[in-house]
Amino acid sequence: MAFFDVFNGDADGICALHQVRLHCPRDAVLVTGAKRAIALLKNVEAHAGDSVTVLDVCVDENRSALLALLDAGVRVDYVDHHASQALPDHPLLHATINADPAVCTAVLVDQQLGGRYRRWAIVAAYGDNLPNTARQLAHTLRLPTLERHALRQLGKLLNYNAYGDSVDELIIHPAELYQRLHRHPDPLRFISDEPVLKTLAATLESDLRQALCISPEHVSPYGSMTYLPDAAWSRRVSGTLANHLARDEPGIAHAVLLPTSDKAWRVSVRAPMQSPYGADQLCRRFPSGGGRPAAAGIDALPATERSIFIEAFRQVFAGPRSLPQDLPIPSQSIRQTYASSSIAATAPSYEAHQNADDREADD
Ligand SMILES: [Mn+2]
Repeated sequence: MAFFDVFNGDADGICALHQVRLHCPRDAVLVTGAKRAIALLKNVEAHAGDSVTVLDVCVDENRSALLALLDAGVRVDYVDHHASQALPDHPLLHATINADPAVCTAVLVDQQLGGRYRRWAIVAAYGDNLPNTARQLAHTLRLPTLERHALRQLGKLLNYNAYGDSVDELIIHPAELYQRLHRHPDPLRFISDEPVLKTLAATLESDLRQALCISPEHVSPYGSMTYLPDAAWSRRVSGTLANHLARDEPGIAHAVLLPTSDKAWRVSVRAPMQSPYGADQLCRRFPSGGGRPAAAGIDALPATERSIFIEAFRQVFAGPRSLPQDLPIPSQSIRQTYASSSIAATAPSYEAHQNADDREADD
């Protein structure tokens, strides 16, 4: 009988599996990938009587492989927080799917295990860009602020490692990162003992420095547009760069465009921080766009539609802007936090749709 652990290669997937295997140690074949590589179950070669644990990858992208495994007599334990169509009704499937926007997979595992390894759920919640959830969990443990900030930084760095088109572009393979992390029941010991975290922090900083050497094109009174080159570091840093530009020039909107392999652009948009709305409205005009009012993205803008995007950007962000009545004005404390947060605390998250969303929050 063989075991397989299938997990998203980001902070949430890694911390979810870590808790599961601290609770129930087991030698298993690890199946994972970069953050966007979510159709993972098709890579599992399991047979009748084998057992597969799946964490933090959407059921919809794995449905046919899931059905094939179940029909072959494989038991599947599935925990995830991405919205999906109805689950297959099968006696070998044991699934917890909860798309509540306040939870991530590691938090669902934390609930199942009665909070036994909660600090890892806090790391994951920060990595998955759920600072309120992370703070609430930290409160239940009465965590000192400094310790909570260390867990936040760890979550952001684990998450940053997962950005890239393939595992070859990542600083460390997520399976290797998980194995190093899994030696440590205590996240603070992992932070103090694991040298790869310093490498990750240094990479984030040097990626951002490199990106900031590129001058934006289409600079106008209402916005900037930055074209990143087709390079691994660009793919790691694009969302982080957008957040940095938004803080640096809060009066205007920012777009960061990254060429993809199929003659399209991956676009990150940030509304002006001083009137933080319109980004989602802009991105949803395109089929693969989504996000929040302040921060949104387009997964694949066809190269032929770039001028349409530039015009839409102008329409949304040019001219006098005042906050619509029904939108809350961000509090002073949020603005101050934006201004004071560190570089490494700004890795983006694509969690809401696992593909299209591009948003940022911090605390
Ligand atoms: Mn997640």
